[in-house]
Amino acid sequence: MKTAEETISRALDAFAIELPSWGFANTGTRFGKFVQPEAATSTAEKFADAAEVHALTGSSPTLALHVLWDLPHGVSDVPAIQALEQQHGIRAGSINPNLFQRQEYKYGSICNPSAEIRQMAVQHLLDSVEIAQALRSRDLSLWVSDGSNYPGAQSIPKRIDWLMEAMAATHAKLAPGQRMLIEYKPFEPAFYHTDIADWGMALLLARHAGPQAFVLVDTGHHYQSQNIEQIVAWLLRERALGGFHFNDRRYADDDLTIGSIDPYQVFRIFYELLSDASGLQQTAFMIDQSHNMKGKIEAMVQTVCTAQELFAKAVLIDRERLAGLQAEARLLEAEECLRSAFWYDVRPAIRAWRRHKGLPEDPLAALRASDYLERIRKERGERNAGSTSSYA
Ligand code: AOS
Ligand code: ZN
Ligand code: ZN
Repeated sequence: MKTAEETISRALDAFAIELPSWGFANTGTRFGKFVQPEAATSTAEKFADAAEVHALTGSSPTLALHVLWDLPHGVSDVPAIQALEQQHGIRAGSINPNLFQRQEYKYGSICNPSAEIRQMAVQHLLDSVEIAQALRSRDLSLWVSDGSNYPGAQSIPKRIDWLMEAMAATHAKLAPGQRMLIEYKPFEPAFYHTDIADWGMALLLARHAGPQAFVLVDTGHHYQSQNIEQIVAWLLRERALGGFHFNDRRYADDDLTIGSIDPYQVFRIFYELLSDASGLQQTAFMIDQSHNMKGKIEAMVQTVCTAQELFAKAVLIDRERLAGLQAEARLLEAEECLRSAFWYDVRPAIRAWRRHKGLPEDPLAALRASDYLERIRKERGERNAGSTSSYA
C-alpha cells in the first residue's frame, strides 16, 4: 500500500498544466484595461514569465501561443519562437489561431456569409497548422467566436455547412500526430446564437472533421450549474476529449483563478478525468485565464499551485472502496468516501514533493522574496504605461 504522500508525489511528477501566453500581457474587459507595469510587452517576455512560473512550480513546461499576438508574421516567426524555447526551457504548447480580431470578421470568420472572408479565415487556420507543425506543437486549439445577435439575422443551417467545410479543410492539412481541438461556448461575443455553442456541436464537428479532431472543454463555457464532469465522462467514453481550459467562473466566462469559486467542481472534474485511462493520456490540461486585478505572474503561480492541490486530492480517492460502495448503493458512505479525499490536507505532501524536487516549498512566497517582479516592473513599466487600449 502506498502512502498518501507517495501517491501524491507520483501524481505530481506526471502532472503538467499549460500556461496561456495571453495571461501575461495586458488584457482587459471590454470596458477598458488597467495596465500593470509588470505585464509582458513581447512574446520574449511572455516566455520569460512562463519560465519563472515553471521554475517555481515545476508543473508548467509549455506555453500556449496565440498566432496573431505571438507570431504576427506567421511561420516566418517560428525561428524566433524556437530560440525562445531554447533560451527559457519552455516549449511552445497549443497554437491558437485568431478568428475574432480582424475587422473583416464582424459578421463571422469561417461562418461569414462572404465566401471571400470565409476563405481568409480558413487560410489562417491552414497557416496555423503549418506553424504548429514547424514548432512540433501537437495541438491546434480552435475557438470560433462566430454567431449572431438577433433571430433571423443569419442562416444557422448554412453556417453549419460552412463550419463543417472549414473544419474538414483544417483536418486535411494536419500531419500525423497533430490534433485539432474544437472549443465550444454558449454565448459571448454573440448573444442570440453561437455557431459552436455546446459540447454536442463540438463533438459532431470533430466527428465529421476526422479522427484527429477532439473537443476542448473550457470550464467557463457552460450555463450556470451545468454538470461539467458529466460532460467529461461522456467525452472520455467517446474518446473525444482532447483538452481542457481551466479557470473558474461565478457568472459566465469570467476566467477567474481555477478553484477560486468552486474548488469542489475542479476536484470532481479531475475525478472523472482519472476514471478513464485515456483521461490523462489524451487530455491536454491548459489554463485559460487573463488576470486584470491580480498580479499576472503571481496569479499564474497561485493557479498552478491550486491545480496541483486539487489534482493531488483527486488522486487520493479510494476508487476500489468507492466502486464497492456504489455497487451496494451505500449512498452516504460513497459520498463521504469522495468527500474525505477532497477534505484531506494535501499541502504537507506537496511541500515534501517540492523539497524533493528542489522547488521552493511556498512558490508564491518565493516569487515575492525574489527580485523578479521588481526587476521586470522596472524594465517594462515605461513600455506598459502607454498601452491602455482594450485587449492585447
Ligand atoms: C474564449 O472565450 C476562449 O476561452 C478561448 O479559448 C481563449 O480565451 C482565446 O483563444 C484566447 O484568446
Ligand atoms: Zn478557452
Ligand atoms: Zn473563454
